[in-house]
Amino acid sequence: MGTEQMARDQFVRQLAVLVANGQAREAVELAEKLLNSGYDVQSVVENGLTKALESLDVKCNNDQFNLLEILLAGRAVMEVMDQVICPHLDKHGEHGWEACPGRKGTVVLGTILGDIHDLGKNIVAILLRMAGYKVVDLGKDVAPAVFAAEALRHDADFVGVSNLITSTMHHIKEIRPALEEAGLSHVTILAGGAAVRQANAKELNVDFVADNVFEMLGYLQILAMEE
Ligand code: B12
Repeated sequence: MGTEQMARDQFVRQLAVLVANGQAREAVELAEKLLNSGYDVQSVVENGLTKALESLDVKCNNDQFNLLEILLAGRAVMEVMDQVICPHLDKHGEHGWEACPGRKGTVVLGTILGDIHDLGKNIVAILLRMAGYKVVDLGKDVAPAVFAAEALRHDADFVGVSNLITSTMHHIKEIRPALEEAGLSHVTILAGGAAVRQANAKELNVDFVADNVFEMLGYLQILAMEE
């Protein structure tokens, strides 16, 4: 590995630390610097932002739960997305991230009923928009019937469902019957989030379970090629 790459890897680890510490301004500056020096967006999101929040996992259990720390880290993630990642993706549309919402289809997106985690879903929404999809963001704590009603209203091609707590996972299975009842059996259901990572698509009654947002974009690309 070249020294330049090693230095950048070191910076991206530093970015993860800044985000985890909730140092939003410093994180924005460093993310900007990384992208300007040629570090790719996927690595900044995966190794800088997602890693940072995952590192907080240990602080989010029964004995130790520092809400403020987690919320500050969440804010830092959103600031890096809004101020650095999105403008960068917009500017470099020629790299396959065309900022042209709706060109590739409509995704109705939300976090499942009973679950209020939305940081991952927000990242998914932003990157989908940048990749050319129209995103209807229903927010969090969304009932299966609401996914179906909104998919009908917006003539959606996809439903994207996020789930981080296992106790609410069973609601995901209810989305397909709700869509079918609304005459939308052609709609593709995508699921993601820490709770569903270990599950397979069949047991969740969905079409695809993504480990991360980039895996989902890869799957959508394959679907588009098959059309
Ligand atoms: C931040 C956080 C919170 C924040 C949420 C802030 C917010 N606005 O989202 C706050 C403090 C509010 C919170 C609350 C709670 N939390 Co919490 N939280 C976390 C933490 C530390 C990070 C989650 C996160 O944001 N990750 C970073 C994002 C970027 O990753 P991500 O969501 O996985 O998303 C990526 C992919 O999964 C994927 N993806 C996500 N969604 C989707 C959707 C689609 C369609 C696709 C294709 C892809 C995709 O793309 C993203 C980018 O690649 C996790 C620990 C962990 N390791 O996950 C615990 C965790 C999820 N929380 C947990 C718990 C228990 C709770 C509480 C119940 C705690 C409590 N006792 O009150 C409450 C939830 C109440 C409720 N009803 O929902 C547990 C869940 C355990 C379980 N298996 O059920 C975890 C795993 C912590 C733990 N180890 O115990 N939490």
